[in-house]
Amino acid sequence: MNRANQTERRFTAEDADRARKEGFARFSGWGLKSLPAEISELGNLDRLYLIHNELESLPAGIGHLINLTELDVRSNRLSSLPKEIGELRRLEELYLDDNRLQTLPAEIGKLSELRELDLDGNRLSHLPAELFRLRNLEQLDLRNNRLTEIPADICKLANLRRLYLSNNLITELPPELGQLTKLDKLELDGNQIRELPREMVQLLGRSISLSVSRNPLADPLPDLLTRGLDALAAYLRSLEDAVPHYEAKVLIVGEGAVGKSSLLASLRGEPFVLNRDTTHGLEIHPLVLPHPDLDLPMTVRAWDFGGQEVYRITHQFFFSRRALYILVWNARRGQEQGEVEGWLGRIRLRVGLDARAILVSTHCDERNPEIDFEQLKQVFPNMLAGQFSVDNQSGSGIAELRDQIAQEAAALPQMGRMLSPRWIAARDDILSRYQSEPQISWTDFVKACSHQHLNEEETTTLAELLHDLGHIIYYGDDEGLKDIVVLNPEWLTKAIAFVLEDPVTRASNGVLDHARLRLIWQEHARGVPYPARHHPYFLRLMEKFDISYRLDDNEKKSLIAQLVPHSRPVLPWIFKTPAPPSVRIVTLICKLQEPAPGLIAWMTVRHHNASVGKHWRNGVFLRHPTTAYASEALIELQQDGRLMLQVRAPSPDLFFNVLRDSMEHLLRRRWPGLQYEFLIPCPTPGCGGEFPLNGLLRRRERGKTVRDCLNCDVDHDISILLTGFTSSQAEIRAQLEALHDELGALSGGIERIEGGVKRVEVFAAQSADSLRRVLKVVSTEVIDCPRMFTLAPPPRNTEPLSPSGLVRQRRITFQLVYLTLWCEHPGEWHPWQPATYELKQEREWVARLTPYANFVLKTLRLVVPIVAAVSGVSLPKQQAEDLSKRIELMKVITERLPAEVERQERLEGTPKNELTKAEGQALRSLRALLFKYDENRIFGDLRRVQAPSGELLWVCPHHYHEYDPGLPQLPEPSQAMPPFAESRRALGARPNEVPAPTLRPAVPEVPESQTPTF
Ligand SMILES: Nc1nc2c(ncn2[C@@H]2O[C@H](COP(=O)(O)OP(=O)(O)OP(=O)(O)O)[C@@H](O)[C@H]2O)c(=O)[nH]1
Ligand SMILES: [Mg+2]
Ligand SMILES: [Zn+2]
Ligand SMILES: [Zn+2]
Repeated sequence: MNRANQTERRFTAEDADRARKEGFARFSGWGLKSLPAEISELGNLDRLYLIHNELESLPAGIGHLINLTELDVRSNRLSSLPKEIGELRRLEELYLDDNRLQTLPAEIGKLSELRELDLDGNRLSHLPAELFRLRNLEQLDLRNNRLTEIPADICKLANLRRLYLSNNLITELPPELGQLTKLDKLELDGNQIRELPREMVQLLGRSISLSVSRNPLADPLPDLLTRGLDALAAYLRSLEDAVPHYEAKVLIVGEGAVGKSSLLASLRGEPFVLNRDTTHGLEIHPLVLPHPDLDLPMTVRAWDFGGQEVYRITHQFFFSRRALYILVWNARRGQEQGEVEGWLGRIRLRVGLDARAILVSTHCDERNPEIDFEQLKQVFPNMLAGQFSVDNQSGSGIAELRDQIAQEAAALPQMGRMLSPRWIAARDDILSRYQSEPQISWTDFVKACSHQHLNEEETTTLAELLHDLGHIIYYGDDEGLKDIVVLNPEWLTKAIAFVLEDPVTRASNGVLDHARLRLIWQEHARGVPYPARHHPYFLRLMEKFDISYRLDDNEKKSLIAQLVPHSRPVLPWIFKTPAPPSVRIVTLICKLQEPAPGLIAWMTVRHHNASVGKHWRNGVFLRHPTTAYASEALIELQQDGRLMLQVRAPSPDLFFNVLRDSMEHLLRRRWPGLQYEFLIPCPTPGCGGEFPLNGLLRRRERGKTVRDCLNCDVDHDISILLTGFTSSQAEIRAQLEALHDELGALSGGIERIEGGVKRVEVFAAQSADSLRRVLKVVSTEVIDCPRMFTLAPPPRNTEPLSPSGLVRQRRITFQLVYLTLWCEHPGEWHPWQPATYELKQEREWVARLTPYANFVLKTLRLVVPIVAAVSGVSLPKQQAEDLSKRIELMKVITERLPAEVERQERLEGTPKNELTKAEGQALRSLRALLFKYDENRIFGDLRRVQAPSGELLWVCPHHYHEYDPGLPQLPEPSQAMPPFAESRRALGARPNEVPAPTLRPAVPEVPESQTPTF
């Protein structure tokens, strides 16, 4: 709507009459520049809507409308409010979003009945003290303003339920926030917040929904937040006895024998050693430096890496984010520009653009370093933190370098972090064992923690934190791995390297016979035997790292994806093969700025459930496991290093979206510094031109419909180019409705689909795509409990649930309602009876769920007939009927619920790819209700898993196995093996006994995310 063209509409006597009669007046989009004087005479008005006008102020006369309960002046040009606004004593809702308000009058404090105050999108930089008198306020929306602080008085708003503060300039939160005991939604995204006050723990104990993205949060808050609010609560609680910790992590990297270990010795004030031994793997030593500004010492844990080629690839997996890197090179060797650049590149790829590195050249008493520092600075902007020349023998240059390290370390985000001394002691105790014990049991880990008085919650959080920081490997929620804590990641990566090296496995194109594992890990691992009891763990860990998966063959074999053959097998089709008219094609090119070694192998492992046995070094051909979708995909790395993805199906969107999300998820997590761009190939036959995806999306947003190809000069319809991206752009509720209509149009309903109607593939895949989108949308609000459910009344006597019987009952009393959670396993969604809750006397609770229940209903009524139709024989008729009956019952119930008016949506249209405010609120009520009825959060054994494309889902025990197959059963040895002394020997092995594994790219990523030292 173009507002400039609007002419102001006149307010007539008839308008006034009608308003008087109806009790409300709506002048939305009238182009009003000022409020007609007559309005102030409408003293009986209950509601006044002035949305989308050009009002620059409200007249003092507004104060006469003393009966107003709702005033909506959104999207105007108000720069202030008259003090008479304070006269509106009955006002309950006041909407002032999208204006130009810089201040609020003190009189706002008189609106004692106000429940909702929305000020989203104004220019407020402070709030009047009087605002905090509004005791009845339940919602305060201050998004998109210029607030720099939240006054402590916020705690006086004792009835506040929802507080929106996103996109302001807030740096600190008052501890008093913790006193808002009714708060169930707190939005803080896009501010300048570094710390969260400990008192917030009082909010987290309940089922609050908290979002704090896009803030410069100090460590370890970002990691804790990705783990969940329980982890955050455990940490905040532990801060009770916390003291600041001045610690940081420094990584010393560079080629072999350039003087890394000697440099660390010099920095530590140790004597120079001529002909020092080479470093095997890595060593960690503390370095104590004075804080440059504060009068106290900092402890820098220096990781000294062995520089030999063979270690290089494994070591990249230990590169931490936001740590300091010291890149060492030897001046005596002459021009080393390329080498230094190579190292900087590797650091950036793995760590991201915020990496910091100091360049240090050794042997400088013998020769001056030659390096073009200025040129490096251009290639790696913001990354270089200085260049130093030292000599480890004479000690020259060391003092200056030490000062610079102190400067940089002091600036690291983890410096001065508040930590409980108990956590530190437990951590130090556990980590100090890594030299003698490469792994410990979870029981031992717990013991060490309880020794330091950490409770259960704290212990779990500490373990997760140490895993996220790359100090240990621990998968507490994996059935097979939850009992083992790996303290020495290098011990594990070497074991994996032996498998990758195994000539027999290589010769058999990556098929690993489990019977070989004993040979590989014991007899062939010269000097480093790994006890047999660890073997199943290793194999399971390899699966966690996306290195291998078990082949169906009785699970006696695994496929090592990075060892598959180089040559492409014969495929049903390739990129250029023409397709029959009933099949749609979607193609995407991912242009990688640098190679991402391992990407194809990872994709092959992640999507092994779609495998048809056609994989090669540079690609994989997949078929969606749900046959009804008839979806096939080809992923291939081209000669020029670009990755092509093509999906062919009657409705390709679902599989395409899954694979694209999966690819992006992998790239972002494993190579955060990697730049890439998505391109769409020109559809003109033989053209070869390409369109950047982002450009097309932007163009379409500007209302353009065509784009010409620079190569073939043909105009293309943008919406056709974007096929495959369109569904993810459409408004989700509209998509659900359209599909529902389509379903209705299939005459004879879904039963006919079984008769082989062509539409079934299209419809099935589209519904599945919608449900996936729904879950993505829902996941932005809630991930810590199942989100799909149905409601049912109690069965009457012995009579089974029947919708018609229910309709006959004139009124549903809501004395007793059953809520059943659903398993979210894609394609096979189903109710999970053990997760059924008997809600007694909860009419009000159930009513609160209405907006979300309607949304869920819209979704489930699509997928239920599909589940019944596509699972065919696998789903007995009776169960299929039970599914539809549940939907019918849910429909009857939600229709009887008091429909809360969704005014916001009614007026402005629904938001596209997010929940409406009402739906979000209702979803949070569901969560709160579940947590109330299920204090231990068992959910009938529904468990959370991560789908291959990254999203979190809740699945039943039957489907859980597909995500977490547990430990593999390895073949028993033909004769008993002699017991091995614990792998102590493995680590204490003499350097020359350690076989140097030559690792290929894409060895395991050890920590899933790389963050600084803890
Ligand atoms: N003259 C001189 N010799 C040095 C200097 N730095 C190191 N060395 C010698 O160079 C050799 C290699 O030094 P190291 O510190 O072991 O090198 P490194 O980089 O740790 O080697 P790896 O652990 O194998 O990667 C040793 O024999 C040192 O004594 C220096 O600045 N000047
Ligand atoms: Mg060394
Ligand atoms: Zn073209
Ligand atoms: Zn299930």
